[in-house]
Amino acid sequence: MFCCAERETRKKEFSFILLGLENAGKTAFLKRLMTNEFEAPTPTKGFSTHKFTYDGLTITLADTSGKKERRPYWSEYLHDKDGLIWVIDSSDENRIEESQVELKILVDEVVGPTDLPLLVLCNKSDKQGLSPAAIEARLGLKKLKSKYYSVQGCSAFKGNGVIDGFDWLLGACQPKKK
Ligand SMILES: Nc1nc2c(ncn2[C@@H]2O[C@H](COP(=O)(O)OP(=O)(O)OP(=O)(O)O)[C@@H](O)[C@H]2O)c(=O)[nH]1
Ligand SMILES: [Mg+2]
Repeated sequence: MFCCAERETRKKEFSFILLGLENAGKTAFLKRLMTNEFEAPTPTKGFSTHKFTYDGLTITLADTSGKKERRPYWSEYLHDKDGLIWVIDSSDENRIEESQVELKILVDEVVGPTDLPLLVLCNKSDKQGLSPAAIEARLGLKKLKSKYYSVQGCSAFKGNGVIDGFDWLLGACQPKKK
């Protein structure tokens, strides 16, 4: 519950970015969040932004290509973002290390020490794969310079975990109550 003054000054618009290796499910997550439906996506070309209303808030969500040749451009899209969403294909254990390397470069070298919230989505939980706890350990999240993160299992295909993860991110962007 917020008092009138708090309600009026609370931020109403948020801007986030979806990052992670190609095929992780970034676009599928975006579509599930916006429409509550699963639509088999085609690989994202470059970068696109999507604006929608969520829980009375205006959200701008940037979707990026996770292809290796596009990753050097990620840093250009981070400007003015309220938080990062890192998507993992939890059914693809062979690519966890590649994801760990890219996330470390992004957080430790590009973003740097910050309290910018980081939501790690362990997507494709409808398939057999690594648990969120195992992914947290394999990504070395506790050793990253940014300590403000949450790990969420989800399935863009089935829909579970999508809202829980996004609600954590929004909560992490709100001013903390004294
Ligand atoms: N089983 C299952 N498949 C999924 C899920 N999410 C995405 N997929 C599939 O995974 C593939 C990649 O999904 P995308 O959303 O295009 O992945 P992306 O991270 O946006 O990939 P790029 O745009 O190439 O960077 C597609 O074939 C999706 O249908 C999921 O939760 N479960
Ligand atoms: Mg995509």
